[in-house]
Amino acid sequence: MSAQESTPAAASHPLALAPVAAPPASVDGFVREFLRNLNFERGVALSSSAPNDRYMALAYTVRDYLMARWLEDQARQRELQAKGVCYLSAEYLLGRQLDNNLLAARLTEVATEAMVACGIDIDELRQQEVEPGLGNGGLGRLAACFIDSLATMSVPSIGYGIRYEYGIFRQTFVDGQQVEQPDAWLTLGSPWEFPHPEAAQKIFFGGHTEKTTDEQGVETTTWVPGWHVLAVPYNYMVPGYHNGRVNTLRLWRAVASNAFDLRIFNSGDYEEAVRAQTFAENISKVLYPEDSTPQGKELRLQQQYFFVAASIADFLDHQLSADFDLENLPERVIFQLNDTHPVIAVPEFMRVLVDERGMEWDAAWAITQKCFAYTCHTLLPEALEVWPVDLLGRLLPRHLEIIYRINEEFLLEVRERFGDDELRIRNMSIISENPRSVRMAYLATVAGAKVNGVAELHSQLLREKVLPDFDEFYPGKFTNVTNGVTPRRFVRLANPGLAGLITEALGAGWTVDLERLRGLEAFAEDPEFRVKFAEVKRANKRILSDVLRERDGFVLNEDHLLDVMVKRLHEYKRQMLKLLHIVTEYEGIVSGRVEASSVQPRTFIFGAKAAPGYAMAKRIIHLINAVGSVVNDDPRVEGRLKVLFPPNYNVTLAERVIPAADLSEQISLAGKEASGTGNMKFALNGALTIGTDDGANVEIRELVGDDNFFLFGMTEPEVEALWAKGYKPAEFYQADSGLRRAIDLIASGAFSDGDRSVFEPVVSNLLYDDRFMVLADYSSYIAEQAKVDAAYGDQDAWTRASILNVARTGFFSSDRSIRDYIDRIWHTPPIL
Ligand code: 26V
Repeated sequence: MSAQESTPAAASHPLALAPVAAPPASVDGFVREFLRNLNFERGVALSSSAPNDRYMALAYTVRDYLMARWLEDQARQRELQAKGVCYLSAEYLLGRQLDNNLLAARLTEVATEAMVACGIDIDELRQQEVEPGLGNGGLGRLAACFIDSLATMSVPSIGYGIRYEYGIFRQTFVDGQQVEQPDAWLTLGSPWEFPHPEAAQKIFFGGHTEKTTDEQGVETTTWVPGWHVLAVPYNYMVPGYHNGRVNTLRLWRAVASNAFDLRIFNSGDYEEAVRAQTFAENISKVLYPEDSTPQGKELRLQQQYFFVAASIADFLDHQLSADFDLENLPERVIFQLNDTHPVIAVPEFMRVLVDERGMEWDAAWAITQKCFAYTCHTLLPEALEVWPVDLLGRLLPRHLEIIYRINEEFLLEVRERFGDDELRIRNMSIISENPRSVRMAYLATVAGAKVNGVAELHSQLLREKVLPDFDEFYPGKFTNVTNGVTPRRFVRLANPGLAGLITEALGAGWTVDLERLRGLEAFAEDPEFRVKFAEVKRANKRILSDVLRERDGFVLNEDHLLDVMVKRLHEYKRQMLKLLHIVTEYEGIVSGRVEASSVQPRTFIFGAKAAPGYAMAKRIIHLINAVGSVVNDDPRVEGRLKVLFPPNYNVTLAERVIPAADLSEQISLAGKEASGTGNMKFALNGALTIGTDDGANVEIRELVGDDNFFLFGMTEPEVEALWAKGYKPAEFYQADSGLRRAIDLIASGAFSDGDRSVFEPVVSNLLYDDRFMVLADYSSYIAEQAKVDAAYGDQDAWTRASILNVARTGFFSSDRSIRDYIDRIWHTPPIL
């Protein structure tokens, strides 16, 4: 970073040397700061303040306590010039900030007491915060966990992303069907962000390229862009847990530049000028709510280029010392690509080095191949992003040329190694034909120093099935880093009861050293501890019950086994399989074959958003709600089965649902879920898992042991074998009477007022298409669910297994994931 500019006079002033000191962490001090913020920043008196004023003033106060450390850390990262991570992610699913920041800064108690002293209910203020939902699901939440761990572990790093004005849509149900509402999370203002319009970067698009050759015959290319926007950075504090560190998350907002407007304005067309402004600012307007099938939309590519171009320029302009020799970049930075969304950073980096900084192509390419690494988060072929060449060429003509050259030289190397094997060449080409498009995962693989999957099984399948030619061509490039979750948010904050119990048993260090949870194994054998542990679970159910009553008017029976499936709605995740289990139970009762009083009382909780354009997923949501309203109201069920589907599942709700769960549903078709991270959160909170041998479930089961995990379903090789043989779902339907009755009940219109047409597409999809083999795994799922019922009958044994789940899943801390990234990919030691 260039030295911070300040006038000599200012620099010598004593206050500039110690720019801010944290206010005193006493209750009185906190009250004073809070009232000062309320009066001077919000401009209101306590007596006339609204809850939002008080929330904002509280947030400002917390910020003030973190500020000195933040400024110090920014200065230190520039001074040290140590190697650091630039995490490039189009999504950060942060969740609420207030509690997290209070916890990190050790201010929870002081703030609570200070609010009491002011006659304020701090809980009411907590509820004011609208969570920044700047992500779709697992990938975005993973990025949020990672920046928490990076700060907590003092790794020099910065997160870069997009400040969407509208995050993931707010889901409502109308007649049981999903309706999307815009998530205007910024309406009341966000106290956590610091805009820096003066540090805006210009981001160019469109136009054409021109070649010039100088006297020495050296050809240079100039990009003559057609238009540009400004990228304005918004900084967010990322405090480490109890270590006094505060890292930065920098999210970019698109703003029309004056120059851009004026040109049109001068031509006399005011309306056109305003339209152009809107056009430019659309870039950071909304998060795309698709999370598996790329739509190939131009605006999405604009978003991607917009944020990576701004981030690279920001890093090169502001994080490097003025005399930095770019040849040394690999010792200074690693850009981690969170899936393919930021991969356009690769040709952008080449363009900057070659066209702007005058570096030779080969030297630039050698540096690039050391400065990037790529994480893949999927196995679904349809989720791998490709960009049509014509679209890319129109928006980023120079980048397309660069990609072509990268590909050309790469394919030459492939020919050298494997000869003129045209099939292989075609399969490995970064450019695919018909329609001509750029395979972003291939580009990332060729450019990246490392490529990693997100769980052992996923990484293995990535090498063997998705990118086998590349694995052969680049020995050692592929590696695994199993995902993790932050124990600060998902245990300590979400489950204070359990956290207290753990600290009582093991002392306080576990929050930053989660393997210490192992120490709980011994406590699993202690009857008194089991009683306390069970009480915590019960208390968590009561808390959830209050939340659901307040939020949705639901009644939750705390005596029920709480069976939870929360995740994006996707056919591969198989919410339909869960539903078939519920319908099977219900059908057993209403047909009279099963005595209602003999059924283990269960409440099924679903939480799931469907991509707005994903019709089948939306039909499944409708069906879950329809089954819920029939089952919940049928007196024959005697209240022993309940289906609750609170709308708008988000991080805030997850923090209440997960600690209360008894059973975690992780039932994807083997080989389809890259990792899962919800599965880890549930296990760490003492839920037992019913799951397939998929993603990180495999590692969870290995760790907790077969006795403490409900395994069912085909393995990935069995799935492959059944496909190879020719899978006919109707045969499974014919062969299993329970399955037949469940499907027939849905088909009969029992959940749609007798209208058989409503769910016909769901039924025929299962019977004749069933790409995710729901019917093939049905019988084994039902059998395993019977074991769950039986196991839950012995509460004490269940609690023991539950404690063992907590004790043995410390591996899934995102701190461990980050350590693996450091050891295997980044080589960025923590700083002192
Ligand atoms: C893909 C796309 C495709 C284009 C449209 C927008 C969009 C947005 C997100 C994605 C990524 C989908 C991949 C994803 O979220 N994968 C999940 O990543 C988790 C963290 O590694 C992992 O636990 C889940 O198993 C995996 O599904």
